[in-house]
Order: sequence, then C-alpha cells, then structure tokens
Amino acid sequence: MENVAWWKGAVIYQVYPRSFCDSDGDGVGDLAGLREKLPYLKNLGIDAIWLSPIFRSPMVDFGYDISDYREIDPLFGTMEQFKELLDACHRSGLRMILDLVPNHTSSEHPWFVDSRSSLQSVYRDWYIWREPGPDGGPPNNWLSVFGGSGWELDEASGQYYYHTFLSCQPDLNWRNPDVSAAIQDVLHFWFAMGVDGFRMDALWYILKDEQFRDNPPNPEYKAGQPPDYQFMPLYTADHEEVHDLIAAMRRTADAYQDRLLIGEIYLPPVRLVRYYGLDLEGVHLPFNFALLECAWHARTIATLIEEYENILPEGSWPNWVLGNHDRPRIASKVGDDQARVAAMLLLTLRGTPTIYNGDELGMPLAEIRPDQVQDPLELNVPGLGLGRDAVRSPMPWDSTAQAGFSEREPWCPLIGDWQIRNVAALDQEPGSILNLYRRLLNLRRRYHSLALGSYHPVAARGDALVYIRKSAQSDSVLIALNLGSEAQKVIAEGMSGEILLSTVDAEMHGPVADKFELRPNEGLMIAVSTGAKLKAASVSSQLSKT
Ligand code: TEU
Repeated sequence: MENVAWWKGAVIYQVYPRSFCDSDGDGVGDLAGLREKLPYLKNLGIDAIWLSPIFRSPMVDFGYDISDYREIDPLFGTMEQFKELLDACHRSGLRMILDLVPNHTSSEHPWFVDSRSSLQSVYRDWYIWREPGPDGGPPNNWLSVFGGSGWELDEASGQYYYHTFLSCQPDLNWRNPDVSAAIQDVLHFWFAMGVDGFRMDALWYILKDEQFRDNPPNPEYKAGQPPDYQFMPLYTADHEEVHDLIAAMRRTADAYQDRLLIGEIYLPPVRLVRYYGLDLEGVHLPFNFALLECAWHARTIATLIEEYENILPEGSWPNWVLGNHDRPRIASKVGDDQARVAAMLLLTLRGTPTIYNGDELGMPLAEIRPDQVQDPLELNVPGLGLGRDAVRSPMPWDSTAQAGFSEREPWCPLIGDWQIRNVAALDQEPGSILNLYRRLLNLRRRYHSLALGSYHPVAARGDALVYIRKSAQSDSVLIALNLGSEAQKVIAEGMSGEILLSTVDAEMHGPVADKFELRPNEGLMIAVSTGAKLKAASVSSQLSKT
C-alpha cells in the first residue's frame, strides 16, 4: 500500500468504557476489562480504539465532566493499567484514541474551584463569568443544551457563569490564552506517552460571542424538540474564530508523528467541512454524523453522500459514523435485517468509518424503566426521547450471568435478548451480524478500492442504492444495497465480476454478469473484473424493480 496516513485506511471502534467489560466486579466496565478483550477487537479486524473519557471525574455526565485531565479515574483503573493497555494495544497493532473535553471541565476541577473562590482568583478568567442582566436575572438568553438557562448564579460573588451542558460543567473561557495553553499541555502529556490521537468533544461550542448578544428565536422550533432549539445558536456555537483555536491544537498534534485529531461537530455539511481548516490546518476528521439522522431511503442516502463528497475541501479525507453513545442504536432505527445492510454501507463508503461498540452485534436499544434513568439529560429534560441510557447498555459477551460483562448487576440494564445476542453465541453462527462485520472488515483489508479508492455513484432508485469503489492501481468493487423488503433487479450491462459478499447469505459466491437480483434486505458486494467498463448512466437508467 502507498504511503498514506494510517487513519485514512483505518476503521475506528468506539469503546464506551463503562459498558465494555468489568474486571473487578463493581458493575462498571474498566481498563483491565478492556485489556482482556483486545483479542476480540483484534480478531474483529478494527484498527483503532476511541475510548470515551477515562479521566478523573465525578461522573455526573459519565466522564464528560473532567476534574483532572491527567489522571485515570479509579473507577476505570490506574495510570499504570492505562500504560499497560496502551502498550498492549500497540503490540497488537491497534491504535488508541482518547477523548478530550476542551469545552468545559467539571465544577470540581481545581481550576473552577479556584475560579469561583474569589473575583481575584488567577483562574477567575479561565471560565465565563458575567454580571447579572439588567433585570437581575441571567446575563442573556443563552440556553443550556441540557435544559434551562445556560447561566448559573454563584451566590457568593453575585456573578453568573456559563455552561453549555450541565451546571456542573462550566465552560472554559477560550478567549483566555492561558486556557488554550493549558489544554495544549494536556495534549502534550498524552501524546508524549504515545497516545495516537484525540476525539475532541463538543468542538463547535468552544468559542462564544465576545459581546454576549442574545441568540435570535428559531422560527422553526416545535414543542417536543430539545429545549435549546428555541433559539438559533448564532452566538453560542460555530464561531468564525474557533478555527484558529483548533489550528493551534493541530500544530501541537503535528509536533508528534502520525497523530490524529477528530472533532465532534454536529453541523450541516457546509459548516461541518470548514473544520478541516481552509488549508487543512483544522482537525483531520470532523465527525460526519449525516447517517445518524437521515431517513433510511436510497435516494436520501445517495443525495447526502453526494452532497458530502462534493463539498469536501481539496485534499481532505471523508469519514462516516453510524452510531455513538449519544444517539439511538442503528438496529432499533432500521431493524435487524437493515442493520446488516447498514454495516455494509458504513464499511464500503469512502472514508474512515467509526463503529460504536455493540453495533457489530446488532444491539438494539435497552429498555430503561423510568426508575432506571441515570442520564442527566433525560433527568433534566424528561419525556422528549433524548435519554441516552438505552444506547449505553453493557456489551453482552456470553449467556452466563450478567452476560459475562460483570460479576454483579451492571450499572445499566442489559439488552432484552442478551441470552441469544451475545459475542459467544454470534461467534458460532456463520451467518451472524458479528461474522458479517468480520467479513466486511476483512474485505476492506483485501481490497485497496474499499479502503482507499474513489467513490462513484451508480444508481439510487426505489430501494436500491448502487455505487462503485475504484482503485486506480488495482481493483473495483460494486456495492448494491437493497434498503427495502422487496426484491430488486439490477441491470448492469457490460459488467462482469465475482460476488464477494452478501448480507443475507454468507456462502454466496460465484460469477455475475450484466444483471443480478437483490433479495429483500440484501446488500451485495461484487469484485468487478478488470477491463469491465461500468457506465454509471446506463446502469442507472436500466435499474428496475422486479
Ligand atoms: O456531546 C455533545 C453534544 O452535542 C450533545 O448535545 C449530544 O448531542 C447530546 O448528547 C444529545 O444526544 C458530547 C458527548 O458526546 C456527550 O456524551 C456529552 O454529554 C456532551 O458532549 C457534554 O460533554
């Protein structure tokens, strides 16, 4: 393979550490548990682990409220164990990406404790403090993403501080260069230890309007939507100058070899791709969440792929996400059969894919009774369907007690069908979704076109979505996905090739020429023979339903 950055051909796997594997029997996953499972991840065929936060934290937002950026929380283990894990990953050829939360700290972080202790504190200006508004209330109308005003009154000083998320997650003041320097130091600390990259949390929020202007009302807001949608986040997110701050972090990453920066950014595609930086001096990969929220229709998906491909800046590299610890599980969204098609889509699009742990088992959302809710977002803003506990259910490893996840009751309920949907059981079934993921990951390694080749749309008609991945030097693979439950006929005159993989029949192989049929809910991958000329237009115009 040519000399390209490792993360371009890589597949990233998100581990939610609380829910991966518990080694010490406290019901919560930990680093030693993850280490035990490295052979599973290696065998699955992924290249890099992104670990949601493991730093010291009061855990009100399950680790996204950090009180020490340089310590491992005892719940997860020790620094020693982390170093061992990192070493074990590297020995087995896996990279390790950590989760940096630059927008806010926990209110228990010593910086904030000092900041709130007095108006004269050297840390006072590390956070966003304001005098009350003219009516004595909050300084302006900025709302928290997690419900209510974004401003919290500090009785002692009579000033308010700003928090994009929970009130115990005060926002850092990125207008203060000391804050930027402190976060760069955190990056240096972990990069020097050998960490391969960072996923940076809530990156589009870190800089706010210098004049603290009110956000304008959102005319499209409807009751039932997240409460902060009432206003357009004009002055609280996606600030023009945020790119300079990100570029500074990128320079830090670039001081080391082969390090990766990913940004968590929920924005429309045109705004999102700006986070690559005008001269690609931003993050390497601004997470592309387009598949998380789109309707599951061939044309919708074809359009969003094309829109994204068309606006990617010159030289930038795409990426795709199908699930994470914040959003509903794909299998619950599209059903078991389509979860397999979704896997083929994720792992054959151009760009770096990120798999959320458990999606390779087709995990559905867990059932959470009202008295089991722990997610602070759901507790703050109940009943809108925003709760995230259901997507954070522990990995079911086998059919023994507690699904082999822990010796005692897990911190969050297991999925309903864990006794049959678990790693040990799916491992034994040749046609299971787990084995489908393994095959897909294996094909990405074998076919240069899948890992690094170009993307060519062919057709999106009815429920059929067809595209080709081509590698200039070598192979071409045609991917045909049936997003519905009726068979589809695909006519591709002049095309001949070999079936590589079907989502509905693990044994299916053999030659195809000129036309083929997609069974209900079937995704097919075909290695196109060399020399075959596929004319996208002719395939598209002849694509027909049976
Ligand atoms: O999420 C940021 C974010 O935008 C959230 O609003 C997300 O959309 C929300 O969880 C609703 O699904 C990141 C983390 O991924 C999330 O787990 C944290 O709670 C949040 O930051 C605050 O740190």
